[in-house]
Amino acid sequence: TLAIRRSDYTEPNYLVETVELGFDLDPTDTRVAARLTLRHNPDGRANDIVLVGDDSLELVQLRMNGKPLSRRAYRLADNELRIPNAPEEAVLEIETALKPEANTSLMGLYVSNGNFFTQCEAEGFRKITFFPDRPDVMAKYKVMLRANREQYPVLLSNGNLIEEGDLGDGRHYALWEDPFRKPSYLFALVAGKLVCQEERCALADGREALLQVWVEEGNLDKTQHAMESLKNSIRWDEERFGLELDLDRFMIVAVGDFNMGAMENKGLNIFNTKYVLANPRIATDSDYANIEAVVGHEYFHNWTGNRVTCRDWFQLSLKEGLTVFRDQEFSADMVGTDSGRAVKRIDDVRVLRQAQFPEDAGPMAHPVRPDSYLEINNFYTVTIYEKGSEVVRMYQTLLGREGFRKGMDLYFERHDGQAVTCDDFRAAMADANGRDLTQFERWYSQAGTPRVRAETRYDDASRIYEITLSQSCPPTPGQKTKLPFHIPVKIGLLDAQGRDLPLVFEGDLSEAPTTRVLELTEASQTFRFTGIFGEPVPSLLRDFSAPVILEYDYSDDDLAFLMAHDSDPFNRWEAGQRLATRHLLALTRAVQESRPLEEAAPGVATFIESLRAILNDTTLDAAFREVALTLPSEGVLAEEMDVIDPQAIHAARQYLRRMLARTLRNDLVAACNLNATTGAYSPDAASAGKRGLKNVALLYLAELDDTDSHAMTQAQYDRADNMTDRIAALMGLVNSSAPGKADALERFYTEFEGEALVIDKWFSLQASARTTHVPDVRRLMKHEAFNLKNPNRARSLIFSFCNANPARFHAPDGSGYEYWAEQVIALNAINPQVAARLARTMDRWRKYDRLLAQLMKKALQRVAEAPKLSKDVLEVVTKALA
Ligand code: B3K
Ligand code: ZN
Repeated sequence: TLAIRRSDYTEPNYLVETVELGFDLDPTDTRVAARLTLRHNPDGRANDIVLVGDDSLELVQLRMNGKPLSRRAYRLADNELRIPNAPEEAVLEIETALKPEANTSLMGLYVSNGNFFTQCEAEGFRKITFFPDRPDVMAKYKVMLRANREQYPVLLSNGNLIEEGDLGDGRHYALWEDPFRKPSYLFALVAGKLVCQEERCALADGREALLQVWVEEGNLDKTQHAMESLKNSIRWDEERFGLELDLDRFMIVAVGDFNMGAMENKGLNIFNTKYVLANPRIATDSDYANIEAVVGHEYFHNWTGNRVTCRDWFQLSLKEGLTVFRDQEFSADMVGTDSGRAVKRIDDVRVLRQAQFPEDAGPMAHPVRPDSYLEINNFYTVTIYEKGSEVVRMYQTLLGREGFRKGMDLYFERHDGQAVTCDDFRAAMADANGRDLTQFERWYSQAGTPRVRAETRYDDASRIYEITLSQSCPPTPGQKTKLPFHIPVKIGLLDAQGRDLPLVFEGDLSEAPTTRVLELTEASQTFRFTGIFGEPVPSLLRDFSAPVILEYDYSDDDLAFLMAHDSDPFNRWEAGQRLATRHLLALTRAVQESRPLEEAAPGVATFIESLRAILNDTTLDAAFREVALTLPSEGVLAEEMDVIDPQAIHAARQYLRRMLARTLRNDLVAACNLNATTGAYSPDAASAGKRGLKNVALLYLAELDDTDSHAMTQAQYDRADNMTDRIAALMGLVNSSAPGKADALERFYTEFEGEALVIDKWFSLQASARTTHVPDVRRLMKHEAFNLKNPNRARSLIFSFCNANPARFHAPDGSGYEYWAEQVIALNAINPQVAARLARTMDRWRKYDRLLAQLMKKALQRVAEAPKLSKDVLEVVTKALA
């Protein structure tokens, strides 16, 4: 298999002006009649029409300009249909036959619970018809859907409904037209037995739009939050970016079998049920927040992705990084308060560190704009999405909110209706602000997480404080050496009372803000501040102003001081995380060397006192106190070690959790009582924050595993009137030796048997429990409710165990790895995309100690040698083994 390279990009030979699609929908034999009008592209090279079609397609008929094409007039090989020497203008009529029911890849047209759905991004349209299936070919679509009326009463596609009617014979039709040109990856159809909640929504320009949320019957009581989120998204994009909904109708459809979160098809967003369905009985606070974020994300794509799309798939972050940035800002604005914004920022950075930093340091490391790929679906990564969003955020940090908005305006002014590149976006930002952003390009071309090292020097005599920042970036696959990045480093200086000092640059007395963005562009640079009376404590990389690892030799006292005083809430949290990491790594070493843990981390008692102060500080939001009390995850700690020892990390972290619970016991009990929410459940940030703090406290207490904590947890489980409290209590019980735990698990199952999303939680909670070992997971796979073909279910059990239960997954006998290999191989035959995601679990195998690494390598080799490996899995395992 050959890699696709960014440098090989050429313009399409032909452009498609219009697409008419006629579907005769049938689960075992669907017919698609496509009529394409094509025109030779003046910038294209040959007069060959090049269409792509998947192996699964059966070509029934092919006509050009009204006449059937003879078998000699075209070539069909290797998924390519080529018509050489075609006329300047051509009308192609293509009939294909499909078997949607047999399509377990969930790409192209497939069946889920008896209904039809499509997923075309990135390259699923080629499973529907032969087409120049690339994002720089944008056309206008008209879609005729025909199906049995009783089985498929609802027929949906992109854009506006033009006509519907009866066909006799129990069949009916609907004709849809999308007024906007779009790439094929944004095509969608849905057909089946669905019902909707709908509302009319007034738009800023006075128009009205029809909003619909489509679900299976029986789920209509779970659509309200998605609808509210959609309305909020529409309003937010109008206000923040002046971007309006451009259609008269906007639909969201929920489907239970879906490879990822959701898909931004023009006017017809298709969502994983997980990101639509919610009510207090089945959804947690974080489910509510995720639904808001994903509804926002897909809606925002309508401008950043659909109106302006990507020239080629290497530019994926152009739409994804930008749209993640927009959804993060949207969620932050929805919370409203400053500290609420900070908690959202902290959550986002946690994801980045937990998932993206390891990716950037592993065998799949790639730049935000990759140079090559084997399978594009493997590049819907945390680097493209989350690091991509950080890159967009840095524009805003460098240019200011207004400057960023100017750049966005210019971007749309220049490129509306076009398929463009990351360079075009950067040029719009630069030109709208008269800035040179040439060096900023390196964020797109160089992989790896940069390290920024800070050194400070205070001179008593001259009252000058000096900060020297030096940057470096480790090598990544194919990129040995790196050039300096353009890094915005936001800083503040705290005086002895913890107040922010005015920051006056040497030789520039014109301004004295208390937070400044230092622009680091060289390998090393020194910044001097004058008028500093007494050595300050620096608050570096405020608000996490760049996706880097910041190193500075803070003393424990400095960190405790920042924890107590920093006006930047992000760094206040960060100081606590640095301290926790320090102690946890010391404890981990002690575990490894079988030294007594009591003496291993001398500062830990002081650290716990700092946490006590935060826990009891009611001037702080509950949500902030919750994140401050949460220790760095085992995954984040693993990245801090040269050689990862999952058992030792787990033991150390558990030790600290128990110690914290013992020391703060009364405060934790008080926090549980003080933050009990009363009245009807509401997912708003303040209530969710209270529940979050209460449940963090409860789960610390549960670590004590004594009769008191059992009783408390059991009581919360029995009394819970919402899923957040219920699942937290169940987690406490399952991870303890509470007598009621088996009973609670069973009751939970019986109570929620009919709610697929809750049964996912039930599997996932057990998969990540400390008491769950490989044989337990194998036993759960035999449960009647387990189904490998359903991605949510597979993720809830298999992925949760392999990725969220490191101490058990990395069993010293390698049984977890054998299990992993079996599942990757089984999934490969069903759904390559899901299989390849699971395959990524082994990315960091070289970082584990020799015995584990050998066993991991063996498991990887076993997968690599399996027959009929998809490109998806092949790419992941060969890169891991390379
Ligand atoms: N654009 C889709 C992702 C498609 C993934 C294809 N493997 C969802 C999103 O980012 O909004
Ligand atoms: Zn997206």
